[in-house]
Amino acid sequence: MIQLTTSQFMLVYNVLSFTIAAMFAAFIFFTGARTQVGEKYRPALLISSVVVAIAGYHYFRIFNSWEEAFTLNNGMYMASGKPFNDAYRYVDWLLTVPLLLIELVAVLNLAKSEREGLFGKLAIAAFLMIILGYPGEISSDMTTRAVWGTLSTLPFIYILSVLWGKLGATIPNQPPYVQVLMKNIRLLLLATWGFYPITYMFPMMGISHEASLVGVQVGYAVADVLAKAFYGVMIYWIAYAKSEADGTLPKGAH
Ligand code: RET
Repeated sequence: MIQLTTSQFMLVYNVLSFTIAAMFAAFIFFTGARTQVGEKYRPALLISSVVVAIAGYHYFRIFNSWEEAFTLNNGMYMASGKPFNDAYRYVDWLLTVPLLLIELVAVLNLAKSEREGLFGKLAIAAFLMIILGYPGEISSDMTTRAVWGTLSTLPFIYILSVLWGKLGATIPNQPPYVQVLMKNIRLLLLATWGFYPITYMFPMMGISHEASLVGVQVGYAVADVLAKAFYGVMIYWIAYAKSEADGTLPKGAH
């Protein structure tokens, strides 16, 4: 029986609340920033807005589910009997991960034929990565968790290696300032995406049920803020710098 201390419960509660605020703020920012870049790059900004809107909605639902899953009893938060719904997160990823990939492929400016083939392969791999992770996420058996986690890691490695290679290949063709941004976004991608499987492994690290429940929620929330909102800001910087280099920066952009 899960029993959280007030500070464990409140830590997740506050991190989820912060995440909702971050997603809504990011939505306003990306929506406003769209007209600050050249037309070619505007779809990338629009996708950022869509991603954080989807995430803001899901975090709202996750937050409510967290509140309902526990009741305060003698100073401890006990399971209320209503299950905490982990599916929101996975549904969110199913929608947002392909969008983040489109966004990146869009800002890379690859040839049309290359772009479509690339996106198709990445989208299938992303789908497999998320679907294969879910049975492990909801299982309390550590062997089951490890097996599904390992299966999910295969498409994950494929995605990262393709992106690393593709991004790397386009770097030398970019203006010098954009090159720095591209190198940074590549690192951000590796660091934030790497955060998800590490978070997934918390329950297998021999810590208490309570600590791993809290750790998983906090870990995914932090990773989501970085992978969606901060990543979107970096895409905006790239789009802005490329518009400047192309001479397509709208008049009056600041
Ligand atoms: C899982 C299961 C364990 C193994 C691996 C996983 C990877 C998840 C990733 C999720 C990325 C989500 C993003 C969301 C942003 O909107 C499913 C946890 C490898 C990489 C980027």
